[in-house]
Amino acid sequence: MKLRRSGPRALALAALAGAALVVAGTGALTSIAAGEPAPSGHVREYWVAAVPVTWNVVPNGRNAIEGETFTRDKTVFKTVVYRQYTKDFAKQVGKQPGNEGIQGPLLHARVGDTILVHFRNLDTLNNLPHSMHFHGVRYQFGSDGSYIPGFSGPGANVKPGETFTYKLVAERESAGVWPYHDHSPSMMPSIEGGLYGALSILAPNEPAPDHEFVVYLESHLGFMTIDGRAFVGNTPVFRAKVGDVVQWDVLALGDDFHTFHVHAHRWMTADGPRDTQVIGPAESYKIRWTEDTPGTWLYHCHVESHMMNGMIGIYRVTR
Ligand SMILES: [Cu+2]
Repeated sequence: MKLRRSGPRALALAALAGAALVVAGTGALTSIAAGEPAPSGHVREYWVAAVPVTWNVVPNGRNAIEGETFTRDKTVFKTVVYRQYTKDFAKQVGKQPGNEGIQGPLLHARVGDTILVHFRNLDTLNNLPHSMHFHGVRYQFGSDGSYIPGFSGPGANVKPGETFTYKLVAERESAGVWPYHDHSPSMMPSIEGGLYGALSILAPNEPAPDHEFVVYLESHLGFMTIDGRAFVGNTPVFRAKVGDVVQWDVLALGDDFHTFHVHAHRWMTADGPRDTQVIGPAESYKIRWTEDTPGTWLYHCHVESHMMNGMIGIYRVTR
């Protein structure tokens, strides 16, 4: 059954038939089972380092919609970001399709998995301590990655040149999309500099989508950014074909609330069908639909000053 665009009732019926699915990363839970075991026994291992990069927020130097231009000194900065490596940090891995941008690797797991994230601090730019703090998963105190003077261990304050392994468990209530970010003593400037990423966890029998698009809403250098870029032509162009199952991983960090909007599409939430959904700092949700609407569409934050300051991009659907 196709997801019709003819009204909320048809859309709700389509949703019941399974054509549209939304799973909020921040679902209402009354309690989390303590000490829930890892039923799959599967271990996923990732190698992630904090590395210096030179980042351009507006590579083409233009706000194409309003005809404004920017010189490089307003759009380029040196910073430190998370990047994925092969086993034992042998070689840096390129960004996955759908997750291009300033954010770190899109880490995948399934409920029941144990996730080992080996983190190395290669910050030779600012020589600051860093860490990785993960939302949405179970871990012991040593893997929290959050600096508390007098309490936290080495995982909360990984010095340049050092390595730490975080051990995480994807529980039943971990299904969804979650942020991870620096929570070391340098977290404020580090998150502003791009030290954040997404963790995507499938439910036990949930199929992977055909495309997974990471939309990270933040601000850098005074621009409102999606995946560290501002304005159409710089922000990611996401692509799908009619019939594809697409998943949008929407996350936010920083000081602002946003309203994520996709043109010509709707999705189901607990409150009914939506085409715009609010998101605040460190919140996250995933949206899925089976694509049936070809065209070139805008996706953007609908806080209008954010949109006009860069938080807007293009989604292309072909037949
Ligand atoms: Cu916004």
